[in-house]
Amino acid sequence: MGKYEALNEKSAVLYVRSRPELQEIFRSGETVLAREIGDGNINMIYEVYSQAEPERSLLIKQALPTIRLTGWPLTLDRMRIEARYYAVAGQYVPRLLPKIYVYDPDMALIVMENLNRHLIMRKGLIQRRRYPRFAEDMGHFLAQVLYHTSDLHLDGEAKKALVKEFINPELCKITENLVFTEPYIEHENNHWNERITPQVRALRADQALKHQVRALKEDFFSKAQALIHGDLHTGSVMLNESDTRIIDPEFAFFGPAGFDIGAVIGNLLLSYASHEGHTPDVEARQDYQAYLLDMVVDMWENFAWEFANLWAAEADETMPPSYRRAYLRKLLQDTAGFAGAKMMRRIIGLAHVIDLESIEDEEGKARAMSLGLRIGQRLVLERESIADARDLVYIAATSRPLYPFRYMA
Ligand code: SR1
Ligand code: MG
Repeated sequence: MGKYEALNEKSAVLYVRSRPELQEIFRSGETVLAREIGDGNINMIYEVYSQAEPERSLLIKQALPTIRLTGWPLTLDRMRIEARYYAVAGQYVPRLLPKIYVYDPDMALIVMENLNRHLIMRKGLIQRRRYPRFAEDMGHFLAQVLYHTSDLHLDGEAKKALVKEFINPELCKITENLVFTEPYIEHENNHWNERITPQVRALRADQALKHQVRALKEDFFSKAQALIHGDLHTGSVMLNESDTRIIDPEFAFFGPAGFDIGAVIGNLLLSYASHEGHTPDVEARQDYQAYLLDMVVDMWENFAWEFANLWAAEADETMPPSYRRAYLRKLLQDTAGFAGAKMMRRIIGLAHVIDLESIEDEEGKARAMSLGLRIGQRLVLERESIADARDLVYIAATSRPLYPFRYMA
């Protein structure tokens, strides 16, 4: 067993130089530099690059024993989970994941491809960029990983052996608390824009909403349906017009499949809401918002089509088409519920998103946050009425910001 040591910009270079697997990337004798570039909530990211040709580079992602954002202690085992998820998902969707050069369990780090021609999706959506590959790529990714790691494909023993490998209690606990508990109680971790306080109070008093959020939490605790990424927001997608990659699977475990699909959709809808503030020009705003809703529908339809085909090819007589259709309909309703819960936590709980926080106009920001909260609340409350993806986006399209409040105390 080697010794764990937190890297710095100097030791990151020495580390890369010491690994035989990385000798082909940098020439002996050339100057190699490193800089810490992480802007996520949890880990350290070092970009290591050739001084002469900075494009020739790689990334080191290292887990510290504490969370970057909060300083809370957190298991280093998260890097094992991340490496294992890349290995399992990589059997089905290698082109949608970054290349992994090294997993070092002693140092709790991964050395991987530097996706420097890609942008974090959240940032691209703020700029109203369009991603023609995304709906198809993400639908394919979700169908392949969720189907092949579920009991629909795996036999019971193989599935349970995998479930065991992905027991991830500390990271699940973060989600249990931050997504399903704290936003609905008084808690020191919560904060929100004070302009929307009346809406937050009304949300907290909504017993039907709390009932549904608790039901979603129960599923998160107990429904080991498939291997899920566990944190599949638009900060976990790096892409450009022709290529899509999924990153950061350290929250992975066997959970409800709708949690991953809902995370993607909830974050696309947070972007939808953010343009209430980012894009004052009505035509430009409506045009981009319609684009985002189409993206949600396309992604779900691509996912559902591929998932259904994978299943149809393997289904036995105990799984008639009516059962398979009912399964997908329930999955869409779970997806809507998780999407809504994920939206609300990013507005009133811990760890907000730049889509909303970066809005410069304070009134526009409050309207966007109010809209996001309203869409989230309705997705959770109305999910059982959803029969297809058009019903889901209809909820967003017919929601309006409640701010400025005319009818609330
Ligand atoms: C304290 S960690 C906050 C959040 O960052 C991650 O991206 C997860 O979403 C987690 O809830
Ligand atoms: Mg993450």
